[in-house]
Amino acid sequence: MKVVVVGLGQCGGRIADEFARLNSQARRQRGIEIVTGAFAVNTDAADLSGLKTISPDYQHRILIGGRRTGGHGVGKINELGAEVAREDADKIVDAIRTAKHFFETDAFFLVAGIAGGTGSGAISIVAQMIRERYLDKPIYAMAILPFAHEEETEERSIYNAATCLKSLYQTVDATFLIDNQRYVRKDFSLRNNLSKINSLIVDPFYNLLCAGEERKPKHIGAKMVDAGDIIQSLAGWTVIGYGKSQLPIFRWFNFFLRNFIKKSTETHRGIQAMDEAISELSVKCAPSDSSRALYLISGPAKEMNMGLIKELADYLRGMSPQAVIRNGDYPRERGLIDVTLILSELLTVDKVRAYYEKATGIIHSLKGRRGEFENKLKEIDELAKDIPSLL
Ligand SMILES: Nc1nc2c(ncn2[C@@H]2O[C@H](COP(=O)(O)OP(=O)(O)OP(=O)(O)O)[C@@H](O)[C@H]2O)c(=O)[nH]1
Ligand SMILES: [Mg+2]
Repeated sequence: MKVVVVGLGQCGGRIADEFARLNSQARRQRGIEIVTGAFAVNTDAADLSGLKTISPDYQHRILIGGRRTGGHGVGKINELGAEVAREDADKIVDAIRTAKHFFETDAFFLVAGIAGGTGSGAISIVAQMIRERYLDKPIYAMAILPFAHEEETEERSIYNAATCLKSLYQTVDATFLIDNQRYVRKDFSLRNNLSKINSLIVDPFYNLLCAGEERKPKHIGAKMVDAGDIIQSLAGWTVIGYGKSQLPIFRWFNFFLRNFIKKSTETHRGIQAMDEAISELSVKCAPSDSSRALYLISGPAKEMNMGLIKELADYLRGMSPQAVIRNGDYPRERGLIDVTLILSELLTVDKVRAYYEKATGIIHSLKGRRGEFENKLKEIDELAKDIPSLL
């Protein structure tokens, strides 16, 4: 599957930059292309210049709202992010069309951190503009949920997250929910954490996007997962997970296992990778709430067989009994078996509910505070009414 990736705001831009890196990796290691264009859109010129892989010209690193914000961002006000995106929409949509192999694109990926101002405000507006221009291509959002400490200390984060998610649900075909907090590694500094988190976020898409683009027969599975399968598997709230199981390094050990342990070791490893993918899902959710699911298993060709694929299908069926499950194999990885899992059309997600509930509370208390504030202003005006003004 080939995608155009558009990152909005600083977080979105950095993750789009990671997708550009993933494409260079696919080209170098596998001789295929998975990203037809990578773009970063921001109100902050300095953030754009800090990217690594996205082409450094103004058509790929797109500055919006220049006159309004002076190139310094919108300071967490996502209404302003939405407004400048609307004003500069043509600039963004025209730039996207310049992608070299645009006509080969299967879908759009739009990415943003939903707690900030620019990305959170712009993502649904840009989705709407792309939808109007390119009716036939699906649009997927990647919504990066804030860290726990941001939710605890900044009401605006919750408000931005809630308004952004509601607007996305109304515009895009599916939204990948990705919770920053689930990727935090305690032993890293914040700066190292962010770049580590960004690669952990995009890596699960590598095999998924590559599988359908392979042309060499030895890398084409018995059951291939291509763009059509992925598109059919995505709707509404969506999560992604990845898990792997290392294969023993020594052949004789493998041989020993194969001969003396009754339970199929491949199946065991496949289940282990699937279990990890489920426990590492990008947002906490119940697999039984999904209406669609897709998994892709990759490993050395000789380790994969139809039995393994079927066992995994049965295993997932047990967890997501209501879901339409699609699956496939990809004879690619060496030395490990890995599983990429998508659960989609989730009926409910606790995080989303919590944002909606908390934001509603915030809006009511803001209205109350605004009323009090205006009464106090009136009171002081009243007190000053007999005092002469110098103007
Ligand atoms: N995973 C990840 N999350 C990030 C990164 N940078 C920021 N975030 C998250 O994204 C949220 C939004 O931050 P930014 O992307 O900086 O905000 P923005 O869209 O540029 O908006 P303004 O700066 O307010 O105009 C933050 O609250 C963080 O939760 C990053 O590099 N990686
Ligand atoms: Mg910013």
